[in-house]
Amino acid sequence: MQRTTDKGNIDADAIRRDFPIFSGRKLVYLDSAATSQKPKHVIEAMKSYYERTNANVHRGVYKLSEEATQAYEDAHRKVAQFIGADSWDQIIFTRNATEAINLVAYSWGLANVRKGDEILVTRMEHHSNLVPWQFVAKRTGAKLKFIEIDKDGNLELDKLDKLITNKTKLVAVTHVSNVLGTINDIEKITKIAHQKGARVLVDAAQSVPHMPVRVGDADFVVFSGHKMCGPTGIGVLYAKRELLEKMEPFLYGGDMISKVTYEGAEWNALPWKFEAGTPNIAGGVGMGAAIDYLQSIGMDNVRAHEIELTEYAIQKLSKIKEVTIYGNPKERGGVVSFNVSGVHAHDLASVLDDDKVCVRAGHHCAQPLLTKLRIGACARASFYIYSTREDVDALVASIERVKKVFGV
Ligand code: C6P
Repeated sequence: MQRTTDKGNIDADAIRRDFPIFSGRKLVYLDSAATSQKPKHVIEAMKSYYERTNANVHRGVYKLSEEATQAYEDAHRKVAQFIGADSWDQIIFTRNATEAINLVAYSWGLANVRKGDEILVTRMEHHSNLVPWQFVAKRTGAKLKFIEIDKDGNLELDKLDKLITNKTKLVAVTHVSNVLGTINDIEKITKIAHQKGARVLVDAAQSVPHMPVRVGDADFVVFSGHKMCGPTGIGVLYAKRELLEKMEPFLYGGDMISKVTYEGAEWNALPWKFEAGTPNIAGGVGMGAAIDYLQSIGMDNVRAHEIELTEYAIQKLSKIKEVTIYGNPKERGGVVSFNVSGVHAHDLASVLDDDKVCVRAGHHCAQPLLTKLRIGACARASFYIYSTREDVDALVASIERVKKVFGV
């Protein structure tokens, strides 16, 4: 089916028809940064897996188990190809981006960070890329330092050279802020970090689903399947081979071993060393189908569509004088956070919900950032391949109704 127009633009109306959730009802879904909707291709791939291929992986010598194993391994291959990883065995399936960061924190962080070392994060991190590093810093006696943001929500990278010292062991940075939408210059950060001998972890939870992303020279890259048309319960850790080979496992048990005696055990080859127990096989199959689906559209087209819609939304929202938009970054993902003066974000979101407009409201799991912005909460509209200008118009119309309801 054609999902782009003759000019190469995304045909969001055609794409919407791939998503059963939109069928036969009004649904203005503007919360794709929290989780994306799922196309029938993904739902059917998982259904078909359970109906036709289900067996445990790496255990049976019978054909069905071999087929399940193949499907699960193929999913790793698709992910590797999608993000430009050298090899599929550098792709570790986790539950989500959060678990992938915790894997790095426990397996690499606790073994490599020492008292007096430094871990550098940014002021715009999601809790998932902040709290694990607070934990590692506390446990090891290392110092947590921050890359500041300017008034527009850009990272202050001109000071990075000084901020990263020879004590810095890790720079953990989000590729795209889930609140401000800022797209950070990962290449520049990675280059400076490596010059100083620090490792780089990229939280790509808000970038891999929305734009072409290559792992490049980053040491660790994490993201979640559920934000990119895939199922919940499957996430990805990519890491450089030399790191994965040196790291101790995160979880211990079945499938992650090559040999076990009563006294001890040896570890399995990559990536299984880090995938203990029966994995989320159907989730892997769904993730593979999600990648096929996104590639059928083309990630450049996904990005172009979101740029267009985000600009349209900002232009429309800026015309409402009671609306404050947070962040004006040089480059922005498909995320617009805002408040309507005199209305709490939760009240705003519940009135929008009456109009079937779904936005997230609250601190967006980035509470320190919101505190820095001197707000307790805000609303956030976020876009994806199935989002349309009509969705933005519905949001704007509903905000006008909010103003009437609250008399602002
Ligand atoms: N942000 C949002 O509404 P998980 O929950 O592990 O799949 O993803 C965590 C995560 C990590 N980093 C960034 C930048 C994120 O945006 C998220 C998830 C969602 O903004 C849910 S809290």
